[in-house]
Amino acid sequence: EFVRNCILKSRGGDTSDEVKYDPVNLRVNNMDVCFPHQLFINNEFVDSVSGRAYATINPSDESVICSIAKASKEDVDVAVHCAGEAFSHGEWGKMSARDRARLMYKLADLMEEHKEELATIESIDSGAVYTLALKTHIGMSIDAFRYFAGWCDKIQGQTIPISHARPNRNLSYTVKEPIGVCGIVTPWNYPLMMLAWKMSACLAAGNTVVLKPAQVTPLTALKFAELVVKAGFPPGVINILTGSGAEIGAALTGHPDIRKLGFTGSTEVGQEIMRCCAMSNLKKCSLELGGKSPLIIFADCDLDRAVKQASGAVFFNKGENCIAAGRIFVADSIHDEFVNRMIAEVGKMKIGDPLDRATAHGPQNHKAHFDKLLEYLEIGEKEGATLVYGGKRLDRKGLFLEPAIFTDVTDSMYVAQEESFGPIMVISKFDDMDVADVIHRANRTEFGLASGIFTKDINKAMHIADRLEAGTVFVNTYNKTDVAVPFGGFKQSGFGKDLGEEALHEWLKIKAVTVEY
Ligand code: TAP
Repeated sequence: EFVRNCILKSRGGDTSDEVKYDPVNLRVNNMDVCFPHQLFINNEFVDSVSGRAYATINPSDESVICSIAKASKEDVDVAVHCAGEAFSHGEWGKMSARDRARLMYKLADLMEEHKEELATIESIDSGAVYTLALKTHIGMSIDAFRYFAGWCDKIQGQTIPISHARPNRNLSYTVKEPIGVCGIVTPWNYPLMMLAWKMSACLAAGNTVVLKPAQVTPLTALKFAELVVKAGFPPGVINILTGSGAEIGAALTGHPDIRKLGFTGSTEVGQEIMRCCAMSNLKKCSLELGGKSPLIIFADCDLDRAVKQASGAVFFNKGENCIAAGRIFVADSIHDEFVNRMIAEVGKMKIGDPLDRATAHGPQNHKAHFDKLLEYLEIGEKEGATLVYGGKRLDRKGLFLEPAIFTDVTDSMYVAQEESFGPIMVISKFDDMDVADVIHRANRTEFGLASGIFTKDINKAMHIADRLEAGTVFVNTYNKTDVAVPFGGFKQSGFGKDLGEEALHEWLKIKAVTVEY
């Protein structure tokens, strides 16, 4: 009966039955929204074994949105056990790849049906501007599920000719298998999108999963969990535990029954995770970590376009963007004009209520992050960078920071080396005639997530693209990510790709079978 229902639902059958949970109901953004506030284990919403809870805060006014269950280590054990049962004995492991795809497509359709509600929830929890949340945070999450659903029935191995053991013959072939129970730990900047990028590839590969969202932005992950049940996923395939990284993140990382850990977050925590993966059971890990991406603007660029794109490269999603251009190198000869135009461009950004459709720049994600940004600005000024625009806290409720622009930044300064993860543009000059030097300066960082070049000389752009040490190079554009294109860093920005066909391999293991006949 259960199997029939799963298949029925995944094929667009009866999805009207409401998922049972204790809802948080809000009237916000001119709509009624509701979402769970408990842990999601084995398709049920439950309190933590410990009974603990914490408050999640709206950064627009620092009010409490609701109370969220705070998982404990015992909850991790239960969720991992359920994910293990679902993988080894449940319907999920027996289902054909095509039926698995149907469930994922169904889930994507439900996310689309609920996209306004999801975007509203994302906006109040993370401060994301609603219009951006609709298009990017939620829109790209839906795209990711559809893209990877399409891969489910295209995961195939090879037949490999080998030396025969004469007079017999031999054949080797490979099979790509799911890894088993996987853990995922995500950050707060794109709460649903980070979940979706990783989980869609993980599920397409046939794994089951326990995910921990960032403590400060748990809401869209829980709303997503409601849709998981509606879509007809069998119990235990997807489990979501809200709670602290040091506790729950670490318990997942160290768990002996988890065989793969996908992480997006800071380099510091990434190092700890890799250590813990090694010491527990040598589990596989992929790490999408910090960045300080260089953007090089040559004098022969289309300056109007470069100014607009560079503004987006830094201020998109309030600067809380892992591929944000952390350093902008501007050619000497156009530097002053670039800075003046940039000040005018940034001056046009409307700062305010993220739910207001005219707003371009909302509040920073949470208080601890906001305080770090103020400190970052202070360090920049102290070490001699010139703050030519913004950088002040707005005189209103909420965590609002004016976008800031630093000039006269030299390579050894803290602001030239460290990621701010906020709306702070860091501009340095370079000699347009010395391309080798600017490449050297752009690469002189331990990070290697993204990079960008603006020039009309495509020959120059191609040569520089070859030499930039970054997982992504944008030429005459920026922030142009797509679910079909692999995404992930070099050096201390981590390893293991999200998105694109490459991402699938992060969640698969390859078995070689050799036959003699
Ligand atoms: P982190 O502090 O690293 O937190 C990321 C996640 O890890 C959170 O869920 C956190 O839990 C958890 N965590 C903390 N300590 C842990 C531990 N010991 N073991 C396991 N999990 C642990 O990063 P953040 O502040 O959320 O995000 C900002 C950083 O992420 C930036 O450096 C940014 O560049 C990077 N980032 C990178 C990318 C990509 S794609 N490369 C994308 C987004 C962000 P809590 O919720 O309790 O903190």
